[in-house]
Formats: sequence, C-alpha cells, structure tokens
Amino acid sequence: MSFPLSSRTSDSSLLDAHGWDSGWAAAFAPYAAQGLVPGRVVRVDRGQCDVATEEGVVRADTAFVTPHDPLRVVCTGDWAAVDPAGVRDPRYVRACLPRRTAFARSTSSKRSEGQILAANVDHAVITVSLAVELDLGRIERFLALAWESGAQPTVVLSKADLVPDPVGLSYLVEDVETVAPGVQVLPLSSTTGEGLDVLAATVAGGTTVLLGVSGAGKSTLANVLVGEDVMTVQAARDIDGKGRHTTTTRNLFVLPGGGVLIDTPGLRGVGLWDAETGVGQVFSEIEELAGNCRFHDCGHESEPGCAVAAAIEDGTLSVRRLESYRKLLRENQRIVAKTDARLRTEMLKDWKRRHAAGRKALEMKRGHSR
Ligand SMILES: Nc1nc2c(ncn2[C@@H]2O[C@H](COP(=O)(O)OP(=O)(O)OP(=O)(O)O)[C@@H](O)[C@H]2O)c(=O)[nH]1
Ligand SMILES: [Mg+2]
Ligand SMILES: [Zn+2]
Repeated sequence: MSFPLSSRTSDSSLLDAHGWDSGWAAAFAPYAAQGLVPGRVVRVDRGQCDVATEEGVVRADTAFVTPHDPLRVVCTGDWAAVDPAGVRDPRYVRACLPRRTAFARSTSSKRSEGQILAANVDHAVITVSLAVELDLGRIERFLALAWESGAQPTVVLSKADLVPDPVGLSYLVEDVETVAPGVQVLPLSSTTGEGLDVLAATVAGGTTVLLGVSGAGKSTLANVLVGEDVMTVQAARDIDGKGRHTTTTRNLFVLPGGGVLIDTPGLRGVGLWDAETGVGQVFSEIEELAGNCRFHDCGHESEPGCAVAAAIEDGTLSVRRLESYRKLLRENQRIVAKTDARLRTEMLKDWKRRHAAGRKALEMKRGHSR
C-alpha cells in the first residue's frame, strides 16, 4: 500500500514550514481524533484544492466544505482536515479550521457578496507599480481591506528602477506615506534588487499575501522571494493593467528564509467589505483630529471649532484625503446595509418556505386522518 497520507504526526517539518504551530495543533485535535490529517491549502481551483500535508501535496475535493456563505468557502491559506481514507486522488477536505485572519473584499458593487482573497495572513504586501501614475485612492482602499483583515500592511512601490531620479522617487514615497499612517512604504525593484533585503526580512516569518492590480509585478516579486520561477510572468499589454491577467489562481509557497508567501491574481476592483475599522485605521490622523472638534458629532462641514477644517486650512490635511475618507465610509455603510437587507430577505424567504412546507405537511396529515 502506498497511501501517502496517514494520521501519523511524527514528522511535521513540512507542516511547520507551512506555518503549523501549537495553536493550530490544538484547534486540530478533535479532527486528529477522527483520524483526519492536517494540511494547508496551497491552491484552489474548480471545486478542488491542493493541500500541503506532512507527507507532501495532495489533491482534495472541497464538496463537503462548500457552504452557501461565500466567506466560508475554502481559500488558499486555510488549514484543512483531510480524509486520508478512500480513493487515492482526490481526497476529501472534511473541515477547515477557524481562520485567524481573512482578507475579504466585495466582489462587485451590484451583488453585495463577500469574497475571501487569502486566509490566515499576517502581512499584506500591497504592490503598487511605479511604471504608472500613482492612484492614492486605490492605495487607501487596499489599506482599508488589509487593516480590516487583521494583517499588517506594507506598501511596496514596485519597478523602482523605472524612476532613476532619487529625488523624484523620494517624493513619490512621501506621497504614499501620507496616505498610509503606520505603514512601511518601500520602493523596490525586482530587476535591480533594490529594497529586496528589507522586504525579505519582513516576510521571513508568518504568512504574507501579495496584493495589487494586474501587472504590478507581484509574480515577479514572488519568483525573486521564493528563489525560483514558480509563477508565470508576462508583460502587461496596456498601461492601466486591465488588459491581461497573467495569474489566475492564488498560490502559496514556502520561502527559503522561513515564512510563507501567497501570490494572487491582479484585482480590478477592490470593493470594501464591512471594513469600517479598517477605514478608520487608514485615516487615523483624521479620526484623531475629529477627537479635537468642539462637537463630538461634528460633520466637519462648517461647524465652529472643527479641528478637521482647521487642518485643511493650515495645509496639514488635504481635501482629497478627507473626501476619500468620506467616500470610503459611505461606500462601506452602503455595503453593510445592502448585506443586512439581503440577509433579512433570505431569512424571510427561508422562513416562508419552511412555513409553507410545514402547512403542506399539516394539510396532508389532516387529509390522511379524515
Ligand atoms: N522594470 C521592471 N519591470 C518589472 C519589475 N517587476 C516586474 N516587472 C514587469 O512587469 C510585468 C508584469 O509583471 P507580473 O509579475 O506578471 O505582474 P503581476 O502583478 O503578477 O500581474 P498579474 O498576475 O496579472 O496580477 C512583467 O513584464 C514584468 O517583467 C521590476 O522590478 N522592474
Ligand atoms: Mg501574477
Ligand atoms: Zn470637525
């Protein structure tokens, strides 16, 4: 018999390399008691996934763990309980351990549905290309989602080799720093290696996810950090990076210096998903200012004693930034309200369905007893 899986737990170096620790082991104990084996989901596609177990990567079916709630669908980075029994391939994922963190966004503004981009992530590296004009609003949006996920964000300004003027580069870094309080902003070039040592040190422990629009250079960076060409890289066809998406799945790799890296497909839109705390963190200086307004419910419009208006007046806060803050807060409220409304409608529908079924059963019963 050559089953690569067993419930043996002696050699867990492969699991350790994927981020297994005593906390996961404790959470997994009830599944181990059922004879299931632990593994980390390293890739998901077409109803199946690749799971790194202590004895190597196995293919597993996710049919048993596909709930209606899209936020609970198996995602790269999840820890799974895999059934070692039965046919060789694919195995079955029987359960997923509760996530420590999850990077969620809303898929589209029309259907307010959440989607998990990566699970159990410690660092979110927001990759922003210096080859195109900086979009500060988009960076703020990514940061809001990152803070909300529970991961520590870093902004990497990629393709720094394309900005040879050091003064120009330092201005770009400053611009991004003003929209990213509490966040490291790192100019980096996968071509020349600039900034790589700093990033390598940041990602050397825990799990890191690379996020950004298509063509930002995420997979190129993944290849450099992993030390081999694990991802396909292609030149972006058009300038705004909308034309081509080279990466189509989320892939998890073990880094040579320790730590784990997830490369993701470029995101066209990043809708907020219940990210009020995250928005607050991105705009922490505005929230701090608001604490000094005379009225605690100040709308920062034309109220007397408004500290936010004063900051705009003296130039320490930009109008763009205040508007961006308001816009993201509004968008978030809309998403939350929509989701609540949808949940209510679904609950009502479900109740009606059950009510109707119950009545039908009752009528049938009465009919029979007549
Ligand atoms: N000059 C320069 N070009 C780079 C650098 N990093 C990546 N590129 C180029 O940028 C293009 C896109 O790189 P990818 O790594 O495929 O981008 P991606 O973010 O993974 O794109 P998606 O998979 O579509 O999301 C390729 O032509 C890379 O060669 C860099 O540091 N400097
Ligand atoms: Mg890619
Ligand atoms: Zn105010």
